[in-house]
Amino acid sequence: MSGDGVAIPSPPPAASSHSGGGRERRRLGTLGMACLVFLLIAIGFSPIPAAAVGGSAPTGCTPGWQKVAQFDNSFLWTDGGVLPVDSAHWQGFVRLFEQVDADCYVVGVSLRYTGPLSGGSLILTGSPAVSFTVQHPSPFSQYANVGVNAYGELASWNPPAGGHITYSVSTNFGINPRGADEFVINGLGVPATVTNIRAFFTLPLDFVGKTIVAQIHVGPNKCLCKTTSIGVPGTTRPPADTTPPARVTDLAAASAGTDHVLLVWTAPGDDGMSGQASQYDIRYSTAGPLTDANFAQGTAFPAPAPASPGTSESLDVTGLAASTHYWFGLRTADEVPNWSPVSNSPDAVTSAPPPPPPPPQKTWAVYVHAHEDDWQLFMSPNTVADFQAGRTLLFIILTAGDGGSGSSIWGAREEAYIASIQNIVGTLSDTSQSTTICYTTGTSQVCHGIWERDYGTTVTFFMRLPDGNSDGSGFQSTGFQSLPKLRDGAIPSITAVDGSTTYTSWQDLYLTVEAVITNVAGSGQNTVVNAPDFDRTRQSFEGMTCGGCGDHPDHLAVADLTYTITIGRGASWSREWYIDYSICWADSRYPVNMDSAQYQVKKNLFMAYNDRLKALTGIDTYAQQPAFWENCFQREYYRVA
Ligand SMILES: [Ca+2]
Repeated sequence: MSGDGVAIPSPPPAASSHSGGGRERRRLGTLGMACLVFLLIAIGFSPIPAAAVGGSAPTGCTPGWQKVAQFDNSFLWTDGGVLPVDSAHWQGFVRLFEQVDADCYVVGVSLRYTGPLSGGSLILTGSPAVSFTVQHPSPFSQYANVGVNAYGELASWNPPAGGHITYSVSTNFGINPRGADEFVINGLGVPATVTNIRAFFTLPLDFVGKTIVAQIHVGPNKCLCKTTSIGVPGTTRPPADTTPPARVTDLAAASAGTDHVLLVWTAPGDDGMSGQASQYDIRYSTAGPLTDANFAQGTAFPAPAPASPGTSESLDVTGLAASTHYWFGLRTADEVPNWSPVSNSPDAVTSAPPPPPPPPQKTWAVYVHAHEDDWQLFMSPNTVADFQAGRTLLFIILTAGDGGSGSSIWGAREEAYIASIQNIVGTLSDTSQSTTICYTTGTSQVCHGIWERDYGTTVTFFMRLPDGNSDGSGFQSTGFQSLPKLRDGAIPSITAVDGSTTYTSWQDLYLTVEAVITNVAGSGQNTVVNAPDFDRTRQSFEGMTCGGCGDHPDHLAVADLTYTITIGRGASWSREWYIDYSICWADSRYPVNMDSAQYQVKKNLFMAYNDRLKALTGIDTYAQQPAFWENCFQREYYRVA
């Protein structure tokens, strides 16, 4: 067959592969001949993973080569009797192999001429040249065009290139500028049977998704013989993303609070302003603007995922310090991640902290009564409960409780009173002074000095007015002055037993008491004024041994006075009104209502007073009528009005 001008190329460096060197371009001579074309019969496919067909990244493949298509492409060609008779009888297969990676992406394509088991066979008569090539997009029809559509590099083959006894093999490399190759078996004019023929072509990954044509021909132009169109399935790995999101240039601090700053900006995209980016890195600093150079030193703040490009984004950066200058910056990444440059770096100063809340206002409980031992008997255990609830106790004791007996008694009773206070608050600081209390009437200011005693947090005003006696007539030693007499206009004035001040009218007295409460405890409704009940019916004694007598006249005068400055004058103070001696007379309207703990609290308060008074004066008040006092200890009755 050497007469047909076939050039034998230089052999490749090894039978299994070749490098770019040593390729030769070769053309067979032109011969016009008919050929027999056999129908293509697909005889088998290996399934391609369905996920590999789509555009998204498939997963879950075993990396390696797999056969994805196989066709029997046997044919018999004879030149039709022109002597010398040439013929070629190919019995073989063409197979498509693909190499996939673990993600099922196609990373290699190989077209293989081979046999069903170990290579194809070719029976040659005469001197035909049988050529194996890969064509795209169409098979060639003129041998002169064999290289026009040829692709693929001959990667391995058998028999080896060169002369054999009855035939020769040519490996023609670089038959076009793309470097496509051709595998040719040449008849040498004697009958030849060539077996175990293999010609493996490596194809560009570009062909994934396209159709290639395996073409065997006898040339030149004797027979186009066999063309097999083969679709190349699968997906190649998308090109790597190296484009970062666009740099944000409109980051702004929209508002600042004490501990937060609201940032706004426009979302960039995955690639510049296109596609959706994957994450933000938002940071702040107190050292100055954030740049690419110092961004890593900023404090990161968690940010949501980017929205679609062009969307207005906002983020409230919280947990900041007050009155502090902050700079902010952000950068954006795609999924790779490719990071954008750091944005512009706006700044903001957080607001000053709010002023500390004012200390909780003292809530006062005011207890107004006539004598040093009244609140223990009638207004407890409410006094103790108020103290335990955090209220501050203000006591106003209007009379000296002197009983006409002078300072030896009333002085001792004030000390005994303090024993009850100690019973509530423990042993604490004890200070006393005359406090001037003033009120304004018309255009004039009226003032009185009143003895104030502060024990612990408790405040007591001892007004030391003359004891009015059990019938309100007063005592000779104090000029028969009494509160009820002053109230009723029976006396023009009343003077404290210590001579400290004189009240020139009932109004002068009640306005002074009003001023004490207002000065010390304020005028708000959180202050509760506790006083004996002004209701005569509630305070009367029903069917008692005293025969329908009423409460102590001093008590009722204090009740009237307190009524005047509260309900009577429309004060804001809350009010609670207490039943006095009726509870000690065991009036049927006021049954026992203290439990054992309350009883004990109440008794302890009074007995502290009693025992101190006994120590100072020898008077044992409790011992004089225990049952009477026990009745008191078992009851406390008051109402809100
Ligand atoms: Ca990108």
